[in-house]
Amino acid sequence: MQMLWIASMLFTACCAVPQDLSVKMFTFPVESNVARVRLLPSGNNFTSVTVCLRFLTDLTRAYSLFSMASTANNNEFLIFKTPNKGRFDVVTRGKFSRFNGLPDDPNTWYSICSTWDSNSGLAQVWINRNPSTRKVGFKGNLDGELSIVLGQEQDAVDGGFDAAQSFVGMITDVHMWDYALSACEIQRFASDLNFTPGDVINWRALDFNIVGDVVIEDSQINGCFHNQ
Ligand SMILES: *[C@@H]1O[C@H](CO)[C@@H](O)[C@H](O)[C@H]1NC(C)=O
Ligand SMILES: [Ca+2]
Repeated sequence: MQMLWIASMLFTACCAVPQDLSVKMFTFPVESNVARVRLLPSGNNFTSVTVCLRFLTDLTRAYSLFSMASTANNNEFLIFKTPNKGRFDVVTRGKFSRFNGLPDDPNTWYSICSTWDSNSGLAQVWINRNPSTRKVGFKGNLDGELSIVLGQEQDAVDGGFDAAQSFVGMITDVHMWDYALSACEIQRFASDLNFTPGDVINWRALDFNIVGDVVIEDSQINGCFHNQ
């Protein structure tokens, strides 16, 4: 009896069953400094990274699209929309790479991917099928105890949130790889064709937990086609 109790405790404490969110999206309906989705990655030491996701918002202020903090730096890997028209920042261990002239129309689904690799230190943003310039970021591994959050921007590991940088809108198809995807693979993701799912974060087997007001709904991105 006691063994059974211990076994069930371990089970609850350990691993939520990953969920296939293929035809789902996260809706962030309110501005707050609480509402977020915590993503549990496979791996904690990266020499290269790609993060891709799709989103829709009507925000014109700053917001975070993907916030990975570590014990070493609260901006370990951050994709951040600045309030400036067309400007996205990618931050790798505190080093800002700033990208200008990118599309950011309100109420429009965008595919965004960001790649970075430690050899060159170069970061890049892709919106839909189109690349930004490539700009220098951090040179070295991203490692340590990692905390990945959607919906809020971390100024501490799973903390230091600011409602004025929170995300309001919808996010879907979040993937993270421990390598830099080729241009061709990014374009396959952007076109929603068959692409290799993320080996660090996989939307089709997502390990996550929700804090506060975030709703899982049917994806609306491609109307009927996506849900068939
Ligand atoms: C990450 O891997 C590198 C070797 O590639 C190692 O030097 C470093 O200590 C590792 N970081 C952690 C936190 O284990
Ligand atoms: Ca921060």
